[in-house]
Amino acid sequence: MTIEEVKAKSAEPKEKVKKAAKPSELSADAATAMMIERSREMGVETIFDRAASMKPCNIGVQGTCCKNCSQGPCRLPLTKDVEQGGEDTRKGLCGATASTIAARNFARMVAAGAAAHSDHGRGVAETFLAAARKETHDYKIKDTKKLLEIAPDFDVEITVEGEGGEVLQRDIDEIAVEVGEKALAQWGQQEGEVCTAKRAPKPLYENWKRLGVVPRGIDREIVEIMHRTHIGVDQDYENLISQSTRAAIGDGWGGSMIATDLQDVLFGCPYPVKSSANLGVLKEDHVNLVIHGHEPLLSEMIVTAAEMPEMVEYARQKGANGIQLSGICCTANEILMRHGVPLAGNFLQQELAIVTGAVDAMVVDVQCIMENIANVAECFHTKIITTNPKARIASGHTIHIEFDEHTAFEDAKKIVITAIDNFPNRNKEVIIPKLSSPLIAGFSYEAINYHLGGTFRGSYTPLNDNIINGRIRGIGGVVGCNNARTMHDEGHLTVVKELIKNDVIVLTTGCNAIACAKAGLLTPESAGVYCGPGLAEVCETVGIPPVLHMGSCVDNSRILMAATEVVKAGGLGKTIADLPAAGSAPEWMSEKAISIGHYFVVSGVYTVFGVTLPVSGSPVFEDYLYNKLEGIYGGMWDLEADPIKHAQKMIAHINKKRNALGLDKRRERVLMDMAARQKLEAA
Ligand code: BF8
Repeated sequence: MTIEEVKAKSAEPKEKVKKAAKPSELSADAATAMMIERSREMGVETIFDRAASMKPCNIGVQGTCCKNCSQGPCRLPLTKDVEQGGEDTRKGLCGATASTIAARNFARMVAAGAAAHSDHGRGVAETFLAAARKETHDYKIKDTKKLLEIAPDFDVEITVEGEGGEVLQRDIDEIAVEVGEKALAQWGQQEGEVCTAKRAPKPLYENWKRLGVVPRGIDREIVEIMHRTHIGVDQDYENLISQSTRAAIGDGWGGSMIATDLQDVLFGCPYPVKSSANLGVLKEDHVNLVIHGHEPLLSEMIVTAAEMPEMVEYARQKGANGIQLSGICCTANEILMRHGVPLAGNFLQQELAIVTGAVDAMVVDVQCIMENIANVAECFHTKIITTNPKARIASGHTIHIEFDEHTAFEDAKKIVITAIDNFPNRNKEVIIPKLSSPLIAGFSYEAINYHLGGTFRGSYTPLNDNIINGRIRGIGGVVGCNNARTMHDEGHLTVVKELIKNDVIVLTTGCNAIACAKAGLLTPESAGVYCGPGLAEVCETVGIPPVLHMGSCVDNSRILMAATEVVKAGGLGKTIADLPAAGSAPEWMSEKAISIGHYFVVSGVYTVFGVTLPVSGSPVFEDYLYNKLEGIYGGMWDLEADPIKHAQKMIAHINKKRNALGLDKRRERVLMDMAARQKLEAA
């Protein structure tokens, strides 16, 4: 089926989905539109159909429905009078105001999001420690350079004194065990401070200290949110947001940051890698094993298992020409960043990958896995394999192969064999959209350092120079999910294109990164097509894309570290709030996105969300988030559903910061091209 045929067919929706929009109106991605059409032809229901038939609750969407006790739910919709500035007398049974209810709900979203990221980090820390103690042979300490870099942040000595008083490097295994123990202790710590919070620029950290929001322990702050939001506890929206801040810092500068660090030490710090993206990466004549979820502990093992010659041979015996691995959601980003495994798609494409009829197994771990994949898989031969005891699926027929770090490689082999064994069972016509785009990913903040400066003079100074001289207007962090209440990928792509057109370099993670990849924005060549002249010149000279893929959602911590490096490089102020930078999540939907948004805001970043934010039912609380927080943390929330206006608001903020820094006058510096840098390295 060609795209033209899809569009023509879409003009006559079938009776069953008459109310639903045409596929071409549901996604900016042609491969997705094709597969929505295919699912409708086959009568396979997907999230796109359910979004058309079920409207969101119009009180929940305002954030003013309280169901924290059994006397409710108490629903406090915004009244015309309050909207127009009249007195707000709305109260729940206990007397909770709309502001209290909206703030409690917001705080609980932060708690859930921080818990998801941080529990991921805890799992990584446990496996890291098992590897360091040699309790598992499947994982090894790979990146000793990064281990030595992070150890001092955990107060771990990396040198010892020799007999003659000389300074010697301490045994790597000893360092790794101590880092693992100290890292794991950050979760259960009851007093003191999460040690990685100190990585923030000094004025930012000092402000947090002054405000009393440096997290004491990662878990403690999450538990305290749940306590404070129980009926009859914290009934002051400002106080609730202070605790949300503690928990969110414990996520971004704690749980997520430690997860990223330890994953890099275990699996290697990412450096630029080529690959491709979209459903077209599936191969009709191969065993297709799609890895979906978030934790690289499992996917790293599957990558190794699938590359074993005996596995490839076994696949041949079953009639396939090989094994094609691909990823969905943040697992996709993790294995792309380190191994170049292609991206099959982002959040809203998970059901559609199965609709191709080519997926022999989809293996899932935790987070962003839609229960309905099990129902869709029932219509095909696809096996859904759950692997984590925390995340099982009751719908449909799924297989559970429990993943344990002590038997990780054996578990991974079982999963690969299950996929291979299922290849001969394909029972429907295979239709794979012939659409995929090339990409370059792998821009850890260390890789950006290298690309901009070279090994011997790695530095963010060239980036700062180009911001100061005006070639680059500023930095946009654009991240986050897909959301079935808005056109798939459209918000992501419009915001990003508008930013780079205006010379704003974009750092991306999560499902935004996948949207950009599919649209070809992760290639150096795209700079000449989409960028303003200044950014295009920098990308061409340095050989980087205008949109830098920094990893999964947990890797938003890399963006915090990149911002910190920019501050350190000098010339752009003393803290993150001074930078000409802004954040965005155009199609957010998960609670993790709220935790991420909040840690960016309290780190000093103006952060705009798209679609909707469940705070509109309380104008007082909304005003606190959108306006008052700036005076406390330097950053603030905003909402803008129109993607062009959304990007323009970010650009206006970047301009405001440029003016405050006195950067209106263009200053020239000479750009170093690749040849010049190599010459310098060789010298
Ligand atoms: O953690 S961007 S839909 S996949 S929550 Fe989920 Fe959102 Fe995608 Fe990754 Ni992040």
